[in-house]
This record gives sequence, C-alpha cells and structure tokens, in this order.
Amino acid sequence: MNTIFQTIKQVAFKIDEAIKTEDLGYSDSENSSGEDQLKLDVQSDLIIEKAFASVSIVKNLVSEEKEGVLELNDSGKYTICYDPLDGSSLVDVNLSVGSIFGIYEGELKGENLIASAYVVYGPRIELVIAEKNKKPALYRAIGSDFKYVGEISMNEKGKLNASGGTQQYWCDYHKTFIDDLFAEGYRLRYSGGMVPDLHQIMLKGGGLFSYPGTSDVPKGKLRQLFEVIPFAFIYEQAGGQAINNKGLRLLELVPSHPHDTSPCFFGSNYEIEAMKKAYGIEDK
Ligand code: FDP
Repeated sequence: MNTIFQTIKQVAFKIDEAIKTEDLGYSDSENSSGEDQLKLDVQSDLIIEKAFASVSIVKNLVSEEKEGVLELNDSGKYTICYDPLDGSSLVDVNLSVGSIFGIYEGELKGENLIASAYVVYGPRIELVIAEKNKKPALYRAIGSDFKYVGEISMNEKGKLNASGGTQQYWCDYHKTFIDDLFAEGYRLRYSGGMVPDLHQIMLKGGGLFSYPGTSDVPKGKLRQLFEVIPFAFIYEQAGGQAINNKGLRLLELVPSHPHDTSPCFFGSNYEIEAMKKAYGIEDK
C-alpha cells in the first residue's frame, strides 16, 4: 500500500507542474460522462496511468476520464479508481482543484474500498491519506517532498455550508433544510471544486457539503467510484458521516456502472442528523 501512496505523491508534483505550465484549452475529446475534456484533464490522466503502470500490486485502473477498465498487472491486488483533475474548469480562474484516488480490493463497491487519498492543488499542495482504523493523515508539500502535518478529526458540529446543485431544481424539503442551516448562522462556502470544498470543511472542524438529487438531475452529479465513495471513507475516518438522500451510508453504495452518480451529503454529526430529520429519514 505504501508504494501506492508514494506513487500518488510523485504524480501530485507532476500534475501540479502541468497545471502551472500547460495549455488550458480544450482537447478534441469528451469524457465518458459527455463533458468536454481539457488538455489538462487528458494530461493528468496520462501522468497517473504512466506512474501506476510499473506498480505491480495495482491490477486495474479506472479513470473518470475514460470509459472502461485499464488492465495493468494480472497478479495485482488492487484497483485504483481516480479522478485525475477534479474541478479542472476552475483552473482558468485560478481556483484550487484536486485529484481523488479510491483504492479497492475485489468488486468495485463501497464496502471494498480499503483506502483513499486526495491531493489539493492550491496556493500549496496538500495530500490527505485515509486508511482503515486510523484518522486521515494530512501532508503538505515542502520543497520536493511531503511532510506529515497531523491527523484530521472533525468536531460534532461545524459552521460552514457548501450546498451544490442548481437551486431552481431543489425539492422543497431540501431548500427548507439548507435555509434553516443559514438561519442558524452557517456560512456559505462553495467554490465549485469538491476537493477544496470538502477539504475546507474537514480542516475547519466541520459543516456540511451537499450535492442532492434535483428535478433535472435526480441522481446528482458526483460520481460514486471516483468521488463519492473515496470522500465518504475519509469523512467517516475523520469522525463525520456521509450518506445519500435515503440515509444509506455512501460506503454501502454498489455502483452498477463505473460512472454512476449519487446524491450525497458529507458532514459532521450534527448537520447529518439535521439532514435526516429534514428528509424524513428514520434512524436505522
Ligand atoms: P467539475 O464538474 O468542475 O469537475 O466533479 C464534479 C465537480 O466539478 C465537483 O468538483 C464540484 O463539486 C461540482 O462538479 C460542481 O458542480 P456545480 O457546478 O453543479 O456546482
């Protein structure tokens, strides 16, 4: 597993270099969700693919930017599902973006995720790694290496509210829930990049990040294997919760297609309990 984390550290520096120096234009292709791919998306994907090609414990790669599974090593044990450059459309306005990695053993479903990691490319490069039975570990790039900063632990209740999805298409009870949080004093924080948005909430102690199902996109926008499940693991390890609109732990999701999406709610305990009430979800 350590080889995988070392490889993620190496690719983080390479992708950061590409963000800082490469062409920001569009490529000629679309990804499997039908979105236009930036040259940087394609390049970040290639950086990751090349780096893992020689890591023998990695059996397969599944990228948010590609259709299907890339088979690497027959004798490998793990499949890495990754989003090479999440929020890449924010690069041209110079906001933070990120890479997300979910490490699965066996069938690709939430309960088989055994570790996850993400990198934030902001004013500094930061990396968070989460493994079972441990608090997530925060690292910061200093020079050409990552230095351990400390473990991440969320409070019972936070102050920040990052509410995604087009408001025009929210259902009434979702709108009431979000309005009630603001009426309680929560402050809006939403950049449009899930990596920096979720990172901020976790490092500031807590709060809520939501991307609900809406009348135009009932299953939400965020992808289960590359985005939702890896972050759910990190939030739970930090002492928070991560559930869908029915109250199911996101770590219990079983995608039927690699690019399936899910409504998702990540937060500290207080906000998730409030969400369950607002959505009429009984405690199981
Ligand atoms: P993006 O499409 O720019 O890659 O992965 C999807 C994502 O970004 C998330 O990072 C982000 O939280 C979300 O989309 C933002 O979506 P909205 O523009 O609908 O708020």
